[in-house]
Amino acid sequence: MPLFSILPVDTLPLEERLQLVISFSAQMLEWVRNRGKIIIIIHDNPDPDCLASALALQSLFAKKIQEDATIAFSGMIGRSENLIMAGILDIPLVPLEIVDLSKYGVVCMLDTQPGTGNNSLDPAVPVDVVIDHHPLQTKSRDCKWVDVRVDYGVTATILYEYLLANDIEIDSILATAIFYAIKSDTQDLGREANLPDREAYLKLFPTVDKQLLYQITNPRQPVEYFTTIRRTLDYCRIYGTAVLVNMQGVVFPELVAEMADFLLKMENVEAVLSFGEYSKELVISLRTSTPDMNAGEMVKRLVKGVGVGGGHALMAGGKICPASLDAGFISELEKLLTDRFLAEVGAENVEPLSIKL
Ligand SMILES: [Mn+2]
Repeated sequence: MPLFSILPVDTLPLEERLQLVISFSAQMLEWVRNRGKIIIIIHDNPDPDCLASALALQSLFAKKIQEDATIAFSGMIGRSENLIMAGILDIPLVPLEIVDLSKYGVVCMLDTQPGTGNNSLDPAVPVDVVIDHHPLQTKSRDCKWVDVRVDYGVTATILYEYLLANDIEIDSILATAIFYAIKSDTQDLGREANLPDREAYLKLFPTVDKQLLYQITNPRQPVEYFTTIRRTLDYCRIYGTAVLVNMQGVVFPELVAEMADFLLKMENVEAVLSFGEYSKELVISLRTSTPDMNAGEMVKRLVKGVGVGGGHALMAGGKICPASLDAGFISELEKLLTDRFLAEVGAENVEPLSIKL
């Protein structure tokens, strides 16, 4: 049964949180020990949060119970910041598709849960350990060790507490990874961050390798990145306080979320929906400027019956795997998303504006 999903973490002092983590992680580690090879599965198209979380859990297993763990993912890493992060922090990753899961005795899942649709683990494979900050999924209740804390800005902050609770030394690589996860996902603590994230961010900062952090946050971008910005500006439509962009084909999936963040910078805008086609999928991203719009719930309504989605109050995502790749069918789906979004924001009858030179 889930241990942390109901805790009021924002009000619980660090010492009390750590006590809970100490007892939970001791039992979990004891269970994992000598059970066979460990695999850590992160979500598709990994982001800094799941990469840092995986590195932290791998380090916990190595230092505390002397067990190696394989980190596996699906999809791709296209965003330059994430590619550089995985490369210079030397985060070892294996494609899930080539992993023989029957060889593993322990299956862990980070920053995603069974049944969410954003990881590629065969649903028939039981998951033993789930650590995440997204809303608890029904299927997670069947897992042996579940630590789901929705009040945390990032899963990496939860893993940071595992390291603290177990007296694991956090070297500059690990510190940089966790720090960047908090920094990028919460936009330097401004978005969806709570007390535990602020504590972790401040405590890790002195140990962060500032040169590596600079390299991650200021990567060179491929020309396609700039093409994408131009297309986003060309294709976006402004419906009063809501913005919608159908990016059509994108060169890598994370661009859809990045452009939603970009458009949310527009004055007076309260909600942005972006979607684009990548590798036979329609990738969807939703951003809101106020928590009461609840992006996570809204995106579920947008994809209802046609796809999967979920997320937090201010940021959410989803995807549709179309039954047919016929252009007419795709544009019907895009129209459905558009109509539903405009109904959500009450802009069905608003004449859209575009950005003109
Ligand atoms: Mn996350």
